[in-house]
Amino acid sequence: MAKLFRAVIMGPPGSGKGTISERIAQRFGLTRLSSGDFIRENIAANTDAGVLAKTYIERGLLVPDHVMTRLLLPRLEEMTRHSWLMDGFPRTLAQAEALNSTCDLDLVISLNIPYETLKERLSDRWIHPASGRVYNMGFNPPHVQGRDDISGEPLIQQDDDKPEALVARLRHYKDVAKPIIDLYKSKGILHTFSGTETDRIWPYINSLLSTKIPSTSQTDTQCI
Ligand code: G5P
Repeated sequence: MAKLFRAVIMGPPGSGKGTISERIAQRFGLTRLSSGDFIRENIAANTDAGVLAKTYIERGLLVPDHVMTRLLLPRLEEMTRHSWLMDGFPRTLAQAEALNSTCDLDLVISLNIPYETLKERLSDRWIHPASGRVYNMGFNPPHVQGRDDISGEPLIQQDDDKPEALVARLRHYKDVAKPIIDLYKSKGILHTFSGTETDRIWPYINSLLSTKIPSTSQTDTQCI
């Protein structure tokens, strides 16, 4: 029976977690789970957790650990037969410990991107709220300015990409990420990639994963 593969991708806001994890999911057939998408789904559905989370995101703050674990751990429990890649969780040491108590990770990717690059990217990012499609006015602009390529509907800038929330998000990341990075380094599963362009980082991630991911991955496992 092939072993399943569980990985996490970490990095500050705008570091390319979403872009790279989409590529990994497509290339290696992993299920991509995104904490940000879970939160946005809950906000859109007006759940209690979503209403609470919105008040933090609007201020550029992390959503409290108990809300995040309540949202995400049950989702992971449904994934015992799948290999997955988690984008954006854990974000705090408490979340890393909660994840650790439910599952063994095989690999952690940490993106190390200069601050000025992050600011530039995020202030240029627009999304199509109904589908979650993401555009960047420089890197991957829509065919028609301000409009989604598929539906033609208007694009919006997310509350947490607006300048006031952005500064707080970037400042906070560094403080909370350090103990998690130290934890995964001590476990020998951390791989850090540095650079200013996703397209230049991607080949290194691709070759690392080519050596790590088992060819088949849809069987039972000991996770949870
Ligand atoms: P999210 O949704 O997880 P963030 O803030 O971690 O959001 P974000 O902003 O989505 O991360 P990313 O996924 O790292 O960024 O990067 P991306 O979306 O792929 O790329 C950013 C932009 O740059 C895009 O427009 C992309 O096209 C462009 N880009 C990529 N590569 C390049 C390049 O090489 N060049 C150029 N020019 N552009 C490029 O979480 C949202 C909020 O939810 C809460 C937090 O409040 C968070 O802020 N949250 C949690 N709170 C507590 N605990 C958790 N675990 C939480 N998870 C989410």
